[in-house]
Amino acid sequence: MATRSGSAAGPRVFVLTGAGISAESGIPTFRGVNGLWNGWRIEEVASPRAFERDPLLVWRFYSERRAGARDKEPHAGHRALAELEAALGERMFLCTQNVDHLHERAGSRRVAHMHGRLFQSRCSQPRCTLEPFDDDRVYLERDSLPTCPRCGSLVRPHICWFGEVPFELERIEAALLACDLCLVVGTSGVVYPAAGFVEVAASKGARTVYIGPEEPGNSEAFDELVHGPASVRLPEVVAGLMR
Ligand code: BV8
Repeated sequence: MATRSGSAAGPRVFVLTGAGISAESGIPTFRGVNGLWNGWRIEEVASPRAFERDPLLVWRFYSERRAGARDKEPHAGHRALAELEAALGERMFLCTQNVDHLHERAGSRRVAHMHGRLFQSRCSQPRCTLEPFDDDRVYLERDSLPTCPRCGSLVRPHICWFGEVPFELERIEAALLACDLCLVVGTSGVVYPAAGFVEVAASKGARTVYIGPEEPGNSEAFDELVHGPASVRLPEVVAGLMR
């Protein structure tokens, strides 16, 4: 696969993954037939207002996802990205919209979780100094909802909800502007700003490639659409890059 002329050390590759890369590991996507959002209305569970209105409902939604994701294993697609990182080092930037830990379980060391992390929680008070912390517990009853040891406020999932600003956007933008290849895997391309990343990369002359079984909503922006599941197509694309 041709990429914009990287330097002798090889191309700079920006990778964005979405729920589709976790699908074959058994974690449901959002907008698929049995998608996560089915049965849960987005505004009921993934917004600050939802948490204010009904923190127990929101914690039940994320507790269900923690229990569902905890023991899932990565597949060959995740492992291919970990191998690419080992080969390219800091010339590869992996950004995920996913909040599961499959990239880390496959060996990826530097993962930008722009929408937060399912297995971390944080104080719900923006002014509180408590840092996000690892937390794989489930909270299913009102009297078991976690509170901040520092300020006493409710603890919330360390997740970027709709209407909130995603994490690490500066680092992400810098990597997008510098990449020779922008590889997007398994995302419907309807949630912004992630869905706009491909245009940023293309605006600087990077080659843009999408991998997935269906055309994404922003398919016009891609030079190439590689049709098929991530566990099959991603190792092929990475093998081509490593040659
Ligand atoms: C923001 C939380 C301001 C964690 C998520 C009107 C127009 C445009 C934008 C907006 C608008 N109104 C509001 C907005 C902004 C809003 C937005 O985009 N809304 C959309 C719905 C219209 N965005 C926001 O609010 C964002 N914040 O804008 O702040 C700002 C921005 C920049 C700078 C300053 C200020 C915050 C958005 C984050 C919301 N949180 N998740 C959680 O609970 O999980 S979003 C959630 O959906 C996921 O995290 C994911 O990121 C997102 C999209 O899901 P996908 O990953 O694409 O998954 P999906 O199910 O949709 O698709 C699966 C894909 O996989 C499919 O394409 C399928 O074909 C493919 N697939 C299936 N099987 C496989 C496969 N691919 C490969 N292999 C397979 N085997």
